[in-house]
Amino acid sequence: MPSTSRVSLTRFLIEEQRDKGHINGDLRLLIEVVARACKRISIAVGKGALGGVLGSAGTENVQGETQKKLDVVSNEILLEANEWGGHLAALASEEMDDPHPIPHRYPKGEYLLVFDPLDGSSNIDVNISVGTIFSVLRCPDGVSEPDEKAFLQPGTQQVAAGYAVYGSSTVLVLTLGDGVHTFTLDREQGSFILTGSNLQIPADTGEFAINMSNIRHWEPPMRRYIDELLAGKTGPRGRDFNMRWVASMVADVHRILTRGGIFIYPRDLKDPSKPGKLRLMYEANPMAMIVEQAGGAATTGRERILDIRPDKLHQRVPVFLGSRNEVKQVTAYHREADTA
Ligand code: P6P
Repeated sequence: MPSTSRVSLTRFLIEEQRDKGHINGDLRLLIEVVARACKRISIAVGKGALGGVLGSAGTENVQGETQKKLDVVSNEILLEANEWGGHLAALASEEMDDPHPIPHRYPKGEYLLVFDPLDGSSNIDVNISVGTIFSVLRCPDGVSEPDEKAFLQPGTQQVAAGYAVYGSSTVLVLTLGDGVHTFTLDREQGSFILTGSNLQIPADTGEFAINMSNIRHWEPPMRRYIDELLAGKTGPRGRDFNMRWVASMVADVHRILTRGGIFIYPRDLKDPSKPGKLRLMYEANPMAMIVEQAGGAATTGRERILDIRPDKLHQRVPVFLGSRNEVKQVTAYHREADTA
């Protein structure tokens, strides 16, 4: 592509602000700062064993999960990058129990940033794609010291959402509420370049993504749905399905955004106290906004993810997202089972 037609992330954001009025200066700065932090994370991830940051950090996060060194490094990169710019009122992360306040020496802004600094980090040591997921909310009016309560807003309140996938290339996927756009990192220039606009997820698909090892813990409607997919041509669906599971949500969602599919992490009865594995505020909500903006659907199997009124910063939800006709089908089975 001739260099004159290359649109950088900076130019895209300036045109969104100037020509469409979709964003203001603070949100433009926020997205640029997050993108720059993702560039630094991409470099750290890309060093692999040479960077001395593989393996466990020897600590646990609020989820009780062993933190990888790169989890901690990525979290620090995002905190340091966002503290001083004056665009945020506070930050929250999968890796921190409570929201992180903006130090008093810096000005505060109107936005809240919540993120999973390195999703899928269990894959780092085996060189499988990982990513950063982020969600942007407005700080409620009149809240000068945002605590957990300020973050507890339904996903429909997000003003922006995105992820960076650190794979064979580093791709930033972004929605500002007006379509989904992708930017590929030009490592030589250090810029994110627009490589995809207004992505659309096909309404139908032949590919599903789920961790089948949990099958014995699933609810009946979940079993019914997967059994039909596995029956393929011989069953009620009349066609065969393929399965993929990277066990890195960013990688699985990126494939679905690119070619369709349904991603499922259902409620399982393994631990009834946990309604699912994935976290609402910084995994399900941002991915649900992206998927819906690309014409897909995202539910818990029973309700639209973006409508959920959160009651905890780190709460978990079941996740069904992707090609809307499949999400509709499996959600219908759950609702049918609930009313039977
Ligand atoms: P399982 C990674 O730990 C993660 O949070 C998501 O990125 C991924 O989709 C899921 O968990 C994988 O879970 O149980 O298959 O290892």
